[in-house]
Amino acid sequence: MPHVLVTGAAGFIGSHTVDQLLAAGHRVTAVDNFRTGQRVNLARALHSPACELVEADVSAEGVLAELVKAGKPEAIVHLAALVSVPESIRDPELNFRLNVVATQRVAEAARAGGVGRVVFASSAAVYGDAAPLPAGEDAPKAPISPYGAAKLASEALLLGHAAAYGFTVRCQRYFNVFGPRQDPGSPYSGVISLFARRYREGAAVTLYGDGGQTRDFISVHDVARATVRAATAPGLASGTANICTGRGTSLREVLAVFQRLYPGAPGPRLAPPREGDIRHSRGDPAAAAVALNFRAAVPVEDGLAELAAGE
Ligand code: UD2
Repeated sequence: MPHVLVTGAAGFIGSHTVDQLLAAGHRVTAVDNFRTGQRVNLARALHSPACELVEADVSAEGVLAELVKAGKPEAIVHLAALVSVPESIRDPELNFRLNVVATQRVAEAARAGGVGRVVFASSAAVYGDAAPLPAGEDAPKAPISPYGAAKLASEALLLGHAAAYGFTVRCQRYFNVFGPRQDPGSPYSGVISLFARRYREGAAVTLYGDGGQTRDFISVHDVARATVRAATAPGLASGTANICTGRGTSLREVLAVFQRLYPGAPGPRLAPPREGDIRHSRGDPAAAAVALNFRAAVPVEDGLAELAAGE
């Protein structure tokens, strides 16, 4: 049974990735320090005898290398991160440790442990706010936050190690991921997680700006599938791919779907556009189609309906 070690396993994307790995018959070592990950996200996974949970901080020296030496996974899926852009701006040193140093630990653990493949959770944030639409992987990279910079630096670290030491790295630039288990805990949480909670509570959402802004919203089920494929499909070469739908959805469209799902809900509270907001963001999904044979399959409407129905 192939063995995959997942960092950030109790997080939003991590826990869905673990679920899909187990469903596909893989053995999983699920690593998390529970800084932002939640045990409850792994409730289902931990019923499986094929899933082992390890509480550990992967940015600490030697921790991951030891785990890899002991468990000999075929692949590492590195999803552990400081995930909040605003938090990276408030605390750039913490961002460096959790988003860059931790990646170096992964590269070193892969090298020392002879791991064949590493999958890395990168982000559309590497493009900044000036990418052409749709953003292709070769678009200029101009991060505008410590978070985006750390993701870009991490891609380079891993790809350089892969070339030098002969393992495979797949960098996955996730766009606006949404779905069950996304934490709506801060005003800067993903907009769909915030909207879903407000609608569920019967409270009004806040709409910043005119609602004409668009994002490439992709379901976490698609993202987990792309991640599993990058970790386990035979014969992949190192490379970088956007994980996106290629389609822009406006906030007005998102709100219209929620209004249909919650017919009695109050309308949105209108607020001025959020400072630093990007008007449009959309990725080119072609490289993932070629390299991973991956195409997003969940329409945004279906993903929102899933949220309204509960998990
Ligand atoms: C990403 C980051 C955000 C910030 C931004 C910088 C995430 C989840 N968000 O935001 O932290 O760094 O990039 O460009 O990584 N919106 C509302 N009402 C709400 C919340 C959001 O109208 O209650 C709008 C928001 O103003 C934006 C759109 O929804 O126009 C999407 O917001 P988001 O934070 O989900 O995603 P994004 O890509 O703008």
